[in-house]
Amino acid sequence: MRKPLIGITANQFVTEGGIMAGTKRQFVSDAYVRSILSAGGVPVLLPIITEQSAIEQQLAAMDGLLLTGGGDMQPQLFGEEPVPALGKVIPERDTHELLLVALALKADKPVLGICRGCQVLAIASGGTIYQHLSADEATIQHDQNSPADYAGHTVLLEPGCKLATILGDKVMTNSFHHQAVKSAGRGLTVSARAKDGIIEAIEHETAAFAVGVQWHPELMIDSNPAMLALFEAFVSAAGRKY
Ligand SMILES: [Mn+2]
Repeated sequence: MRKPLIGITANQFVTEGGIMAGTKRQFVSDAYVRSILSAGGVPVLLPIITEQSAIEQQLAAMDGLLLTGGGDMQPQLFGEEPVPALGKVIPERDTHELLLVALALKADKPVLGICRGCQVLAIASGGTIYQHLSADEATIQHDQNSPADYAGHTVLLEPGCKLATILGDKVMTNSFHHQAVKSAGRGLTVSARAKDGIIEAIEHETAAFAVGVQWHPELMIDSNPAMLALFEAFVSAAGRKY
């Protein structure tokens, strides 16, 4: 049986030392690849490109879209100037992912946004984000110093939302973010919050599957079966079309 093809968006970095110093490279973390495989999908890496027709072909070849974590989004995309604590931005990556999301939502292909990907989903739909959570806004630790799979804070889900049918009404998550969704955007609704009110998940009201989570489930699939169930729900939605 053919398995769903899941496009995983790439990140990029520039090699610092050695004879390859200055070389720009594209990559994804292995945990995303492993999570999609474990959930029954076929992972496909989607390198950052900016030519519209090529991005259209990338998306057309996929059954689902996984938006990965990474650096900050350009504040100009939601009408703001950069605050002093804004991190590094990669404009080409913003262009690539925003178009992929728009195309996926239009074609009703399943989308799972993780961390930065949750914010990409919001901004692609006209939503906004906090460029940097202040101590007033975030009263619990959202950028943990503990190991990657350590479940540091509680996430409370909205009863009856799609995500709650997968994860239940409460889940402990890891947390590695200094930004967060401020307003979800058109067609999207808030499906989970941390106990300080920070938005931890959003989902599309009518799409077959378009969900963004602020934590990193791909780093927790070995420690919490619910995190693998999230990937399975996504991959299974991507397989429903054929
Ligand atoms: Mn958090």
